[in-house]
Amino acid sequence: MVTDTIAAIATASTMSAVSMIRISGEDAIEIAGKLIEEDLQKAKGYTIHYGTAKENGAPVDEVLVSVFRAPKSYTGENVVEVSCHGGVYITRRILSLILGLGARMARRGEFTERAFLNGKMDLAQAEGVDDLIRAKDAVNAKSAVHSLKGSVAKLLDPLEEDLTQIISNIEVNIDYPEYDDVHVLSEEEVLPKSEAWLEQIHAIIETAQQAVTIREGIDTVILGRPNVGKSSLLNALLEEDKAIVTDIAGTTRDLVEGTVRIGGITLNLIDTAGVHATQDTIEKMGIDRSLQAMEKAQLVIVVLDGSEEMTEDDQKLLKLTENKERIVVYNKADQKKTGDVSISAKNHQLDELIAAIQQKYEKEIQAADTDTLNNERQIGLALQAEQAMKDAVQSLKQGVELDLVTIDLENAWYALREITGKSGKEDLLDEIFSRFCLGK
Ligand SMILES: Nc1nc2c(ncn2[C@@H]2O[C@H](COP(=O)(O)OP(=O)(O)OP(=O)(O)O)[C@@H](O)[C@H]2O)c(=O)[nH]1
Ligand SMILES: [Mg+2]
Repeated sequence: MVTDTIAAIATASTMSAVSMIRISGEDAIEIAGKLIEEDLQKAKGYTIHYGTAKENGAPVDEVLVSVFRAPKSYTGENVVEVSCHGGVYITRRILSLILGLGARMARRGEFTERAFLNGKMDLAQAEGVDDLIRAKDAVNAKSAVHSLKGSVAKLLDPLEEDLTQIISNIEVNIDYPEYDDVHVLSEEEVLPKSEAWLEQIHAIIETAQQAVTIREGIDTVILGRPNVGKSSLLNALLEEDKAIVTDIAGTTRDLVEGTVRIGGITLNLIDTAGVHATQDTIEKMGIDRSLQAMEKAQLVIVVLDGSEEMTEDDQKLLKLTENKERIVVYNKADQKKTGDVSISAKNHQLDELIAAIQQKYEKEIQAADTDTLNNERQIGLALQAEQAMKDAVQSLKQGVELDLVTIDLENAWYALREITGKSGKEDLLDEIFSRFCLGK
């Protein structure tokens, strides 16, 4: 495939020690050669050349030119990486020289797009590149690296293989009923195979969704009557004096938010106004917000004051949160240790709460550590594949003709392959016919 040659600054546009400009395409090496006035046409791949970038014979900067020859490069094309001194001005100047020598300014993501188009990586891997660049923490970075290494393809290959097998057998049976070599798949055989397949994709989706929960964080609301230590708990979890703490009941009026990563989980925390019966208008408004936040939360931490007897307000809150995912904690354990999950927010003693959270999300934490699908697009397509297979299974159970069932099976196949960016009807036919030497 002949493409034009593209170039872009690959490093951040700030002051730094070194910057890098990437060039990719047919003429990348020739252009770099002209830049440093050296003949690079014979330069081997994986070699570095020192030179001076010149403009009309006048030196602009000393540079290092790394040569990658197609197909052994990031994009699969000829690639040159020009490293220069890191000033914003110098880097842009060199880029403009390169553009002047015949390269075109690359669009966003065009290098990775070319890598995908040239078969250097599948779609899930390409997404991994983006996810890795955007990763804000170790867990996100880890999952991005997993997908970069092709873990999604590895995960789905066996499923695709099984499905192709099922479809090919049915197709061959329909088209060539007289063909003996092909094992005849009766409906009784297709059904269990399809059901087993369904179970597998279901497990993958479940793990992927659990992993997403962990990566994106659990929306957690800290709820309790006034003065039990909710804001103290938020501050202790965040290790920061974010919310105001006083011994006056009704200190917090608004929602106070913060994100923390503990024990392998991200919590998107909201501290709320103490909930109790009150005539104070402003306080009432705060309490309304507390209750709304509670409704939306994925997890509620109900804080009780363990040093005191339970009050009517406490009872009401326990009743109110009965059907939510929740953890009830007894605070002020430094004064008196009462319940199951005892903490002292004031003294930053939160071990029992952290253990309780980890226990609650044990499966999810584990899922975040396994190779799985990595984003909503991938999960969405997997759900489509699952639905198509569910339809197929239902049709099989109702004794619908096999050639009609194939339509659902094919839909499952397409959805599955789209996850890694493979698609096309011809592909399926190729797959089927490459398996069977029918001689027709
Ligand atoms: N002894 C002890 N006191 C605590 C502990 N946690 C909080 N307190 C005290 O309890 C009082 C209330 O704490 P806050 O964190 O403001 O309580 P809150 O639940 O946010 O109160 P409102 O915002 O009014 O609803 C403060 O005087 C804290 O110092 C604890 O673990 N032990
Ligand atoms: Mg408070």
